[in-house]
Amino acid sequence: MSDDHAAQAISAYDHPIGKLAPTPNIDRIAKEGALFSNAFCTNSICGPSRAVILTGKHSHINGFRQNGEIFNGDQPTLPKILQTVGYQTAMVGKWHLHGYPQGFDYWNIIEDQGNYYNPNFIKNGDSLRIKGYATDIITDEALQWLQKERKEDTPFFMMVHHKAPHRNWMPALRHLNKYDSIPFPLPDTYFTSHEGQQAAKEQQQTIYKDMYEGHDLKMTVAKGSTTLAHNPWKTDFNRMTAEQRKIWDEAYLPKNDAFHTANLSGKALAEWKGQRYLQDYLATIAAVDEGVGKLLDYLKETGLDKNTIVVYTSDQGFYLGEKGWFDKRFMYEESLRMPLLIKYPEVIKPNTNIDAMVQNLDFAKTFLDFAGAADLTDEMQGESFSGLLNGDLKEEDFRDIIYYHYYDYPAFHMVKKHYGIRTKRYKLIHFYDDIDTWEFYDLEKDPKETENLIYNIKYQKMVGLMKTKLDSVQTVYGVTEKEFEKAPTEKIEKAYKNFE
Ligand code: SGN
Ligand code: CA
Repeated sequence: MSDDHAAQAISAYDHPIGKLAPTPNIDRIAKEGALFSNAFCTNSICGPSRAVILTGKHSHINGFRQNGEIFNGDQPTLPKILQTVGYQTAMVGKWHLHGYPQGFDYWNIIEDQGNYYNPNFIKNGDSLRIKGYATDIITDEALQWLQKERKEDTPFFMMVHHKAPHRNWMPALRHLNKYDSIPFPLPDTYFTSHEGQQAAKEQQQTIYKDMYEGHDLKMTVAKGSTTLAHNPWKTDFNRMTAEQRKIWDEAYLPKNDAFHTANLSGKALAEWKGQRYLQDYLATIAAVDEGVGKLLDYLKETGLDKNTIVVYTSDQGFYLGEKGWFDKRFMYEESLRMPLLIKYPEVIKPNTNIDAMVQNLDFAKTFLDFAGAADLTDEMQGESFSGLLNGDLKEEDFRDIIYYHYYDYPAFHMVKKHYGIRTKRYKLIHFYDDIDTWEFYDLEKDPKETENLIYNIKYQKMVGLMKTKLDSVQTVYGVTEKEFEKAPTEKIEKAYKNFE
């Protein structure tokens, strides 16, 4: 799993951006197995998505609704159940659930959000700074475990969780200039004004308004200078060694100088920022893809590939300039959709495409099903999609509706609390807290969700039907009044100022 990896940035998904920044190793998983085009998260934010994956339960049931909370590790989880049926378990990389992992025979996690360069890891409670590039360290750690700790005669389960391509998108030294000469297509919604979408108007995750010019875009104060422009956290760059920083500066100086010479403003400046963002974001993925390749090669060399299930996903989707944005959080398509590629040669035919609506909520149940432990998953809320993979189940016999609920407000990027449902064709969202607005989309006619049809006369019957469906889905999943609590007004006002 990676952190914030948009499906648009994986070449197997055939998106205009991903095609220009190929991910041949990740794509191998789809070529040898299955690609899911409609995999969705239940709550598009890091910690909560990870908690859903571990427990197979919605946020309001597993108790981890927003980043910064502490995951109750005493509850039953995927790795714990696997241990009881004889699996050796390991967890390497980003955890972000605070508290220490439970259910793993071995774990070595990145501290908090982690840093790209010389990050701190926590192993058995001890924090240690490891020199190097986070993605490479995580790949090496995973390989080491497979080579040295894995027991030959025991089935194993390993979670390899990259920090990349999370903000602030710092590529490996070998990739600093990888995409400098590639013009990426900016989405046609890049300059939208979000008509009929109040929550979207009030967010703070617009590339050309909210990105920090130094920290995020690696822009410098003046021509000839390597001093970064606005760089409020500092830690990401301060952690670099002098040697690393020198290579970095040499790579960025000419392109930053060219920017100063061009003297851009207005729309051209906003477009330049979009390009710089995409170049860096995609360059951090290059190391992830190489790491995936190394793991796949190892499995192949050892013959483990024959009966090992390999899954590639991300904790949620991400905006690559759609609606003008970066980050995630919204129930709109780009952040709701997770990339999901799975190979399992004994069961899945090569080049399988799955359109059914699966969710991270289903992962635990599905993997436990494959591990012969389906009888231990009764409490989970997901559905096993193993039948979609082995051909036993048709898309129309799988779920036809998904539930989503986002709580992290007021917080970074100021995305209002909201919940909703999506069917294959329609989406209904209710934004609440300091607003009370409904949105409705016909995804077949408007896949980019530009027109909120909630008051459109032609759709009133369908809106009513979707509202009824929403009520019943909430009842099925045990959503109670408690989930709609509002934040104090002063807290919201303060946050708007803080995050500016
Ligand atoms: C950090 C980022 C935010 C991001 C959150 C959550 N800011 O706070 O942009 O939304 O993490 O990300 S940063 O300047 O510190 O990078 S999550 O993936 O962990 O949910
Ligand atoms: Ca994330």
